[in-house]
Amino acid sequence: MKLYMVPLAPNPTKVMLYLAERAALGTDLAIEQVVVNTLKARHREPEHLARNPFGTLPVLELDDGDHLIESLSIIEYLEERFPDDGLLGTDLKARAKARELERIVELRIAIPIGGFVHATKSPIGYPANPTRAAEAEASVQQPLDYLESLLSDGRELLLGDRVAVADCTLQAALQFMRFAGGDLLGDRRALRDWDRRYRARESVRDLIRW
Ligand SMILES: N[C@@H](CCC(=O)N[C@@H](CS)C(=O)NCC(=O)O)C(=O)O
Repeated sequence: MKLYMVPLAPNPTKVMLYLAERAALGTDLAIEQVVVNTLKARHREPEHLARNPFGTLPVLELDDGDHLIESLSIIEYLEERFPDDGLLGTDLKARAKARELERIVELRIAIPIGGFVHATKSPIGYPANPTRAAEAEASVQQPLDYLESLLSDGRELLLGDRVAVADCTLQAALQFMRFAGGDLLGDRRALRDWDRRYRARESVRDLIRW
C-alpha cells in the first residue's frame, strides 16, 4: 500500500501520526509514504486527480490499485484490516466514544483551525481574511473548553492512558496552527500540558516539525 501525503497538512498528518502510533504499539503497517507537493500544485495534476477526483490528500492506494480518499476512512480501513493492537480497542462503548471524540475534534476544532490558518497565513496562498479568522477563533473556544475539562482529571491522553485517533487529529491541527504562528489554546493549562506531552512522545516526535 502507498500513502500519498504532504507534511504539515493536517489531514495527511493525522494519518501519519496514526501510522506512527500503530508502529509504536507493535504493528508496523509498512506503508510507503509518497509526497505530493501541494506547493507546486501537484495535487491538481491529472496523475493525482486519477487517484482522487477531489485532488485532496491523504490518499491510500490499496494493494488492488483502488484508492481511499478520506483520512478517516483510511484509518478505519487500517483498524479493521489490522485489528490487533489497534487504537480503537475492542470494547463496544469505548470504540463509540473514541469515534465520537475524534469527530468532535475534527468537526469542531480541526476544521475551524484549518480555516483560521488559511485566513491568516495560508501555505497554499489563500488571501488573508480577518473576519473568517475571528469567526474560526470564536467557534473553537467551547470545544477547547470541553477538551480542557476532559484532561483536567489528570489523564495522560484525550481518552485516558492509551492513545486515540482523536489525539492524532488534534495534534495535526495544532501543528498547522503553530505553523501559522497562531495560538488559540488560551490559558487552558491541561490542554497545553497535553500538547507538550504529546509532542514529546517517542512514537511521533520526529514527525512533528512545527
Ligand atoms: N475530508 C478530507 C479532507 C482532505 C483535505 O482537505 N486535505 C487537504 C490537506 S489537509 C488538501 O488536500 N488540500 C488541498 C486542496 O484542497 O487543494 C480528509 O479528511 O481526508
